[in-house]
Amino acid sequence: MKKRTRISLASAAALGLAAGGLGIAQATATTAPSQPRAEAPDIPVEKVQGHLSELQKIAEANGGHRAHGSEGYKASIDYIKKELDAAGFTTKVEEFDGQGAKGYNLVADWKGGDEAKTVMAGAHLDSVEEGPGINDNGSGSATLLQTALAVSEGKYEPGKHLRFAWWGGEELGLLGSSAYVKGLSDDEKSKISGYLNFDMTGSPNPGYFVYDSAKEPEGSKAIQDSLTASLKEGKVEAEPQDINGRSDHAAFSEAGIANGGIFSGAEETKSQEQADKWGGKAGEAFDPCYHSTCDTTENIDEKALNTNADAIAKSVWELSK
Ligand code: DPN
Ligand code: ZN
Repeated sequence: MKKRTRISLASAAALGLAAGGLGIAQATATTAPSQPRAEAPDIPVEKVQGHLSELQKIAEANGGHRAHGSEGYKASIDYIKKELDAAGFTTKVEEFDGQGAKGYNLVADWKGGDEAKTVMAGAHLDSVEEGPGINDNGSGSATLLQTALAVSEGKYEPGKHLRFAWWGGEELGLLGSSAYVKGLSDDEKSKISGYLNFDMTGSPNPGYFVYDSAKEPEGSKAIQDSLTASLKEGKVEAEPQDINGRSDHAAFSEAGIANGGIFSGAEETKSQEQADKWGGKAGEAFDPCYHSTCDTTENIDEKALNTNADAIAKSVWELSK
């Protein structure tokens, strides 16, 4: 008897999805009042730009930067947290000791999904002291925030559990992400099925790089492939790049956790071949304002920001299905 019930429930659900308008579909609708979105939405780039303007204002009000240990950093955390709380996330500010100053990570969980298969996506929220850090890494932080808000707006019901994180102290040596990973038990680590990192996604002379999984833990190739395919849907041919220890994915990598990410380039020079492929200026840095005063809201290529945001949302959805 029990078994029969289960079968009919399963077929009802299948029918509900496949054939709208049937009585069965209505029954499905009663259990899930407004229809959850199964596909990633197009991320409105003006919303991402709006968050970047807020981060710029925060820097201006706090001595021109948002560095670890500063008021500007704490204000950045408060801004992101408020947006997530209003959208229904369970947020936690986790403190760590970072070279004598108090550091903060912000961790936001979306209810539901299998916690034994948690997909994490993170971005560092601190800037260097030289400037407001809008491309590095307001871009990744704002994109991740808008992706999380899209999860809420779309009432997404992922099969896996989704957790977003904003890291402190990255610019001083991955302090926040390392503290977070260090604080996890082996059991907790084993429940993270993958970590996606977004550090610089709107470089003014953009490159389109996906972290190379070749030397990364098992499972990283699937993340690389997903991000590459998502960018391809945005009509961009990405290149794999070995990011080594240069951003927060490294803390996860060291713990044996599958990882990957998107990067639009920093101080390195764009080649002629890359300029032919992606546009922009050969012989110039992907981000000439990297780690400097001019890393402001002017230091963003909106098309790159937009293309990367859509790809990021697509892969976050797909990898957490
Ligand atoms: N987070 C920056 C750095 O550590 O220098 C820039 C960067 C991000 C470099 C991603 C490589 C990859
Ligand atoms: Zn960075």
